[in-house]
Amino acid sequence: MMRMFKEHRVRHIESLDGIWTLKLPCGVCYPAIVPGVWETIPDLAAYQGKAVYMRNVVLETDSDVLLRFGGVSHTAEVFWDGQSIKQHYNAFTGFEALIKKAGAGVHELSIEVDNSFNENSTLHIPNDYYTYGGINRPVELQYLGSAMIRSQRFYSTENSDGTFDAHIRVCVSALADTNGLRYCLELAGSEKTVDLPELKQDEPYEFEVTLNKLHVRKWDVRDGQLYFIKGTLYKHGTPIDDRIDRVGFRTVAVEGEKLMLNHRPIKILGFNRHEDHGQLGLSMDPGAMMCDLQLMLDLGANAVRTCHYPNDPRFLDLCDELGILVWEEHHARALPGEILRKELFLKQISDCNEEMIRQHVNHPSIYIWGVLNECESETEYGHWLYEKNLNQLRELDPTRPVSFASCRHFTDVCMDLVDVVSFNIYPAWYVNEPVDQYLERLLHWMDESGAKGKPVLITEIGAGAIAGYHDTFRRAKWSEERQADILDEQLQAVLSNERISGVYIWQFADVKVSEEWAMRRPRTMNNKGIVDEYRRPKLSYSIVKRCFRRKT
Ligand code: ADA
Repeated sequence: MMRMFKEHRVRHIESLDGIWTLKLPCGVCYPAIVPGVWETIPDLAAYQGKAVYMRNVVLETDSDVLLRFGGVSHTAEVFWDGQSIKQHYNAFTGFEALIKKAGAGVHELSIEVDNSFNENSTLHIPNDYYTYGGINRPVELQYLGSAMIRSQRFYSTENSDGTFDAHIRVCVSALADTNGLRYCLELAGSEKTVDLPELKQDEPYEFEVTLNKLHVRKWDVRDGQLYFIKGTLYKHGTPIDDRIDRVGFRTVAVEGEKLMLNHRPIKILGFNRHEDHGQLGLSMDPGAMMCDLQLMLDLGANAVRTCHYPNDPRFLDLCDELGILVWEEHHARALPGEILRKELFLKQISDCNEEMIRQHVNHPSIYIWGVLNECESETEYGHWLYEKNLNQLRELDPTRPVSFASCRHFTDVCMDLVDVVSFNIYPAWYVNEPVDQYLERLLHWMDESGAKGKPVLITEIGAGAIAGYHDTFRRAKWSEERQADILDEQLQAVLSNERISGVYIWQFADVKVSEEWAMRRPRTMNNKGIVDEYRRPKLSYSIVKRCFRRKT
């Protein structure tokens, strides 16, 4: 399943997950699980290049069908009976391919996948995380009727009497000229019906539905109150399509230097988490995702940052249900200046912004959007680039604050652009200075340079430790003891500082990095996890638990 709930009752859906055939350019074939990454196949543990996933699809009837992909890493070309029908770039957002008038019977579906670093890839580059290869998220086939509900975008406004108004932007499109359509919407015990005009083939039709004065329970931290939007499309009284979305009612706001959730200031106690697991790689199933969230809840955390790309919608669904706040960001980590100035980059990052928001806007857990982690925010060009991306996010979703995680300490010129000022800092690890002293200096400079009057988040703080390396007396760097000491000092300084609205520890678990980073990263891993890649706690686990739980 693409989500943690059923999205359709009328539209007929078939999962295409399971074992596919994976063929290398040399002709060698392997059975490969979908969703999954080829690095779990021993021969392909470090394979970078192209490969083709193949399987047959049997259609029960002649019909228009939609192929839906949750994510393919990192470039996909989709072939149907040998015909190229769709291309997509970027492992972390989904895409669809429409096949009109597909005949009943057996069809060949193949996906050429490429995870190599090349001039056509500006977001996936050698980096401090690993670019896996494969179909990393679920795939499904949808049988379509003469018209379909493409999306139901939701936001809510709270009334002074505590009730909420729901605003749903609906998009319907016809696969052939169609009339006699009626759209019915149900939400939180309230219903509305809209008769649609005649729709022209492939011309999406958008309209807004508002439901007023809804008596609903608020979505909140550790209290994931959720409601289903059930949209049904009727043609002359017969249901021909439907769509189910899941939403929550809450208010997120920035008030002066405070981040507010449901009119209360929130303190973020969070983790940066990559989609990476020692055995499963990038393609974690909901069971493994839930294990991570249960560890975070045990640690006293209330938030997660999807460093440095949009996450699997099933993970976001779990955060919705558990009441865990999400900082979601698009796909960019410390990209070099020459890439940031490429036309191709501007297109690929803009596509990522559009897809991220269109696909994830209904998740109540997402309280803020982030862009361009640790990119060039100290230059004029950087200021233009950040403004462009932040404004695109604001246009796509004016209901949430936006920010970016900076590492341009004492040189950043982009703090005027954001709703929340966010910095990644590593005092006592990369910077040999007492944490509270460094923090004081940085906060002073920030307030002098544009942050005054805005909330501040520490979006990264942490230290490395090679799992299992102990040094009881010297407590040398890379030992678990030293990591625990540093995190203790860092968290005490940050969590006791009233100017700061919260912190995200770098990071939850150790992750693989690109080979090109090996000389900076023992084990060719980023070892700053408080658990290792198999989720075995390090000494710092109990320190973090004590610090976070003291705050909850
Ligand atoms: C940066 C970056 C992270 C990671 C971290 C580190 O702040 O955003 O992706 O590389 O540093 O481990 O140094």
